[in-house]
Amino acid sequence: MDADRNPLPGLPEWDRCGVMGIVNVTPDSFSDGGLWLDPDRALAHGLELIAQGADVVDVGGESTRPGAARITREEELRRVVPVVRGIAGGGALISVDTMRADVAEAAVDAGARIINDVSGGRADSRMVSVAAGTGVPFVVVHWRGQSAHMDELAGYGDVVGEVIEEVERQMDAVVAGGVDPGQVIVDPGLGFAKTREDDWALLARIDAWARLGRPVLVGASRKRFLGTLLADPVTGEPRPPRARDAATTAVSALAAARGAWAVRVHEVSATADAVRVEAALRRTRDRLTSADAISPAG
Ligand code: PMM
Repeated sequence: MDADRNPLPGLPEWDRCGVMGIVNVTPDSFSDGGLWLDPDRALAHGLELIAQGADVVDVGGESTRPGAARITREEELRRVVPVVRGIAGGGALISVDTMRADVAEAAVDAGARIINDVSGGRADSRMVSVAAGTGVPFVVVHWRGQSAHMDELAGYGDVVGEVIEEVERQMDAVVAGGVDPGQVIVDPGLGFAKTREDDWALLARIDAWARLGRPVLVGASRKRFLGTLLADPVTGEPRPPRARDAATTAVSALAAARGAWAVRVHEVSATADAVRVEAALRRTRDRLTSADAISPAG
């Protein structure tokens, strides 16, 4: 799994799974829409996530929840750029969550050091050349189409194999467009054109992504498959998004143990602890295993 921990341009190396805290500067994201729309509140929230142990703050201005409509480029720029500039000004590591090349470019100018594009460069034809030009790490998320109709685009035989293959093809396309392979981070895109069962299968086989040799980012936080798992036993109502954080923390620890490079979460403090627990266990196991190898019992 060492290839997954290779340095990415401009980023520090962590000795454990990283934590990406989410700031959605949107009125309509599925779990925190409207909470951080005001730039001052968004900035304060980003700084709070850093204080809680986030390694990166992911700033997005456009909701990608199932069924969401697009906003204008101008509106997205207005929401994202001041927040990126404000948080990055304090020295924190920022990623920008956008499908628009103009927004990615303006955010990198304002201090963002990762471009996180849930379409992996497919929604905007200029995105790949912007990613190549900036040289910053670029997240290629598995994506089959815009949120307004993505639920209709689910449909797989072998979901794990097909999603990895589609991301591999997209990686080849972005590299052909000038992105250095060493810039690429991959992401299975949980919830994007996936059923609940697809999400579980992808999580169960995070280790299978090692064959791409790139760091894997996992975004499970508060997503629908957790709400369904934890549905009210009497009414059958899905657990509301903001009551899915303990389950999200469990996913963070398990994804870290399966080799995830980082997890993207709304609630940072518990996940920051969980990834440290996982790393301590892994280090101890490695030490015990090498001690056994040096002095075999018997
Ligand atoms: N999911 C959402 C938004 N951005 N980015 C990456 N890399 N991976 C994801 O799974 C992902 C993402 C949707 O969740 P949100 O509305 O809570 O931000």
